[in-house]
Amino acid sequence: MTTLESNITSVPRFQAGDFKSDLKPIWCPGCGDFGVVTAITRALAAVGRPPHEVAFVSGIGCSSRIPGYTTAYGFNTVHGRALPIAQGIKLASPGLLVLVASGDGDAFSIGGGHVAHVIRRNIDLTYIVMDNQIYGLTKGQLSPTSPRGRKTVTSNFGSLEAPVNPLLYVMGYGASFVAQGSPADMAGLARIIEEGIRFPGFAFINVQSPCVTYGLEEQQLKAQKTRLQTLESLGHDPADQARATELAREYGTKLYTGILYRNPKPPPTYGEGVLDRQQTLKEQTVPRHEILNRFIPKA
Ligand SMILES: Cc1ncc(C[n+]2csc(CCOP(=O)(O)OP(=O)(O)O)c2C)c(N)n1
Ligand code: SF4
Ligand SMILES: [Mg+2]
Repeated sequence: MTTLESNITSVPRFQAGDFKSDLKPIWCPGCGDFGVVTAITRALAAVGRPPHEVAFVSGIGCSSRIPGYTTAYGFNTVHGRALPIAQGIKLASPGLLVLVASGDGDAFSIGGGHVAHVIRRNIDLTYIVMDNQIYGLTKGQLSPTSPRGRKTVTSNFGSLEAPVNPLLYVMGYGASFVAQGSPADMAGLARIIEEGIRFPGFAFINVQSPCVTYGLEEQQLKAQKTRLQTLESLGHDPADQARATELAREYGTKLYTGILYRNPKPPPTYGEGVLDRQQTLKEQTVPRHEILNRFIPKA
């Protein structure tokens, strides 16, 4: 029987369009980041928190323009510093849903040192990295995820460096939610982002978002569509950490999408730890004069 109440609850409160701002993106036509912002707004609509309860933080890069194209609170910060600022926001306002956007350079070059610390603190953020394997904004230099041998304006004869593997990087530090998506599979990407947002703790999502201007041919959406393999179709169990690590090693050769690892028993978040500590301190309240006495040297 359909009741009025069930009718009301079945109507989605928000549409993806409610999370899209009036600002017109200035990305190159065809840039993969267009698809990423669409997937993010769909995921936010599915989660159903209103835009004023969402904060979206980014660093600097083409990809870091994303917060401005949403109706969430936005902070386009400093190159490589999106994570520390997002952590501060989450700790100051735990009720906010905090998303973070970076490029591969923002996340794993200048900002690489912050990744370990947000993971070990397990701060409840959703970190979306648009991995185009190039510095897009600054016109096509090598990035930390550029493949060995890649020729760019700064590597005329080809890169001599092995790329960072973002999936292994975060798994190495113990991330509890690790996924990869692509705008070549929009519905899949929106679902992954939604799951990342719903995950209680730090969630990392690597997005194979191609740069149409400086990116390689094999990264473009058309080529990705022929290579893409969903982890679901492989029968992968996201709780299987050992298998997830094996699959993560294939970054750069295979293009897996879906949830690679989801810790079935995630550790407490930093926010939960703070609440616990506050409770303990409340229970152990020591009278003020006793604390002062501890610091007064005995005659
Ligand atoms: C401290 C600092 N160093 C360097 C820069 C120059 N810079 C701006 S964006 C960027 C890299 C952009 O690449 P990525 O993070 O991969 O983002 P994309 O543009 O590819 O999305 C660099 C080196 C800067 N803005 N600030
Ligand atoms: S330079 Fe590349 S990453 Fe930047 S907007 Fe253009 S296509 Fe996108
Ligand atoms: Mg990049």
